[in-house]
Amino acid sequence: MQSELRARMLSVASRADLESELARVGVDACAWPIFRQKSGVLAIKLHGLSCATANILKQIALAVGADCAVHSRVVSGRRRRSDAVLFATSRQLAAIRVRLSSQPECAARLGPEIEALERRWSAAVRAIRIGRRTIDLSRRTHVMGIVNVTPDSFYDGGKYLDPRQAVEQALRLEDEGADFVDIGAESTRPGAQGVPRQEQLRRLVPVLRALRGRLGVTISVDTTNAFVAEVALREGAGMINDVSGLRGDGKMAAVVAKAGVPCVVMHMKGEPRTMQKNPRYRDVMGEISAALAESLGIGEAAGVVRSQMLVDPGIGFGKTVEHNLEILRRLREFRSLGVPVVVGPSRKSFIGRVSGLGPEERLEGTLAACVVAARNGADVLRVHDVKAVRRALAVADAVEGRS
Ligand code: HH2
Repeated sequence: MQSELRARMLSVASRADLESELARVGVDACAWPIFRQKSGVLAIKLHGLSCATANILKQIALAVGADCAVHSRVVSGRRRRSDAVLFATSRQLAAIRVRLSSQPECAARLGPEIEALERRWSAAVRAIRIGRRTIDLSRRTHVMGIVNVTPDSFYDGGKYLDPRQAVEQALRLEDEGADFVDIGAESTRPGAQGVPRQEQLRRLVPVLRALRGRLGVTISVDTTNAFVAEVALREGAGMINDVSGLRGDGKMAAVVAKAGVPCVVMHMKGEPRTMQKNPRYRDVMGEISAALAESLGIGEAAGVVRSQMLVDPGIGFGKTVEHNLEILRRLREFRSLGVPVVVGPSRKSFIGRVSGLGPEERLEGTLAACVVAARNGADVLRVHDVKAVRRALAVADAVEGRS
């Protein structure tokens, strides 16, 4: 006879699951916040600490039952600077912050930094404003449908060059459940050459005009050119998607700020013509995070409201297959930036490399990547196949308790 199961591990990373276990045990609801702090150890990377600060942090962490990984030479003082990974529950972090505040200046400064990071990380409401509407991105994963009015995009190139076909496709994507429709007039596939702004507008404007008053969802325009963005916003676009992260055109941030629209700032290493020639990083997640923080800074300096920007790590833009897989696996880390996270895995070549299939055969791979991305914290998925992705996400969000 099997003996009675008297002990088992719980996997209660989600707040709802933890709370229902506490309720089942009969814990008073007043005490739930205390137990919420105990679940889930956070791993916080801190860059460039002085040797003294790293030592102080490690001692304080150990004193409160947490831990801190530092360079092996820190303890003997044989290293001037060290990065650190602090492992702590949020309850331990609160205790660490109190103890840091009575330390010398460098160490004391860490407390407020950690507190600000925690606030950005756990921001419960993730919303963007479009005109008078507020779009709450936190209740389910949102979908941005793609329409490329180009002859050469890697998947839909040539399909929507005729404005009538582009308009039909945008309306179809809305019907299928797109929350945004992203229209691009310049392919950014590896090796692509730039398209002059007049040509981009020749492709875009008839489509924007025909969609005015017909499309209920927001049109985003995928461009790195400030003049194209300015005209597109006048012609009915309500959002800009800049794959250069506000770096391609010095005037872009000012155009976005003046219009008061949301803007996706994406990370790209290099430029489309050359970006896939042996891309290298020392720390892919660290470097992308730093570059995205810089893009947010460029936007803020020009007057763009931080909460109106969304970050995108740029799958396939100067990344190897391994980089793309790591980005999707660790996507949640970009939440440290405190703004919504967009990601665009749709039919891209890393799916081809994993599955051995061409762009036409990459739907299932795209669905898998989208579900993993949603699970790992994506707020918006930029995709070609809206209907299929929305169906997959409805189930993924329900399992995650997000819908
Ligand atoms: N990917 C592409 C284009 N724009 N924008 C964001 N924010 N994120 C992305 O991942 C992204 C993007 C490339 O895909 P696609 O538009 O389908 O192809 P092409 O550049 O060949 O037109």
